[in-house]
Amino acid sequence: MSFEHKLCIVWSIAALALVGCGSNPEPASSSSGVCKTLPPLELKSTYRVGFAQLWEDNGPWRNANTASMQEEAARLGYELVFDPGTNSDPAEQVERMHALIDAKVDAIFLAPHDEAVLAPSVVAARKACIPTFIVDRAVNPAIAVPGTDYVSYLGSDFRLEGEQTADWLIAKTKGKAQIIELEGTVGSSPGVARKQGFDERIKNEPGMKLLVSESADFDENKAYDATLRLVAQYPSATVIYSHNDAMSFGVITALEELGKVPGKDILIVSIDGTKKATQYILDGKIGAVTECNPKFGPVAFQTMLKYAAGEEVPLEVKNVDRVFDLDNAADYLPDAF
Ligand code: GYE
Repeated sequence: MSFEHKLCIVWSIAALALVGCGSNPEPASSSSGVCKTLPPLELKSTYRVGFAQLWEDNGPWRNANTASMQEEAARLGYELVFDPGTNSDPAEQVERMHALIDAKVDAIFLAPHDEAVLAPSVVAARKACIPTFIVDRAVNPAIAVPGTDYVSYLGSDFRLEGEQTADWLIAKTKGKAQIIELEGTVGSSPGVARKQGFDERIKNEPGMKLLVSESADFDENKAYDATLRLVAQYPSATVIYSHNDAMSFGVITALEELGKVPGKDILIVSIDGTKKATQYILDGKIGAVTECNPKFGPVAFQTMLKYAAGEEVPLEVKNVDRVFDLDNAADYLPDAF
């Protein structure tokens, strides 16, 4: 399959050079020290790895994701160079990427806040001969080319998550719903694709009506404010589709303040799979949560080591996500994050 592009790495032991098989036979590194294609990663007993995590205000998903990366680095005895950042401006994350390039780390894991804004920094890392692995959110492939500018993307299929959520909702409501949608961060791949997947599925269902769709930035407080406003503006709403659990918590607080019973007056569907949201399913406040697994640490470092060993690494390593509702939430609860 075309996305299963083979990296086809051949190590020349003497010269430690990387030869890309396929359309680009140029050497990875020119005499000026600028890499023209994927830089190799030396096999070593330990590594200094940069982690450019995107900044979010204490989101439970983000915290679980950071912890998983830190735990796996510690388990392997590697140094994780990690500056958590200070604000949600993607330009600030670009600066942190450049700081990692200047620090000459062995490899970089990047979770890009914005698909387009972070992409040139991936190209800059490749030119500086640092292999980059994209985790969680995607970068714009027209700017940062998979297999050329970065090694691999590891994360969920966000479009599928939107589809799974819509399918559950269509079945539950027998195809009749008046929906308010709270989108994730504008320009983020989960924000874009969770909407696309959901829209795609409901478009042929005449009884599924999207009343309004706006971003609340994956943020609990912003979702709280938006819910107070939108429920007043759209009194016919029967469903709120929230692109992540943190926003669903804001939705629940707002609905309860408005004297509405979440799960009865308005059905909530969410994405992530936090412990709190899973408990809310059991309490009847949330109808269903589509999983988005944040525990990337093991697969991220395994992929990096495969690459260092010269093994084939797929261009995409996708997590398999489940849907939780009253049928299986209790079983999942002990594993939830
Ligand atoms: O769903 C959300 C977080 O990028 C998949 O970011 C991630 C999303 C996750 O804020 O809770």
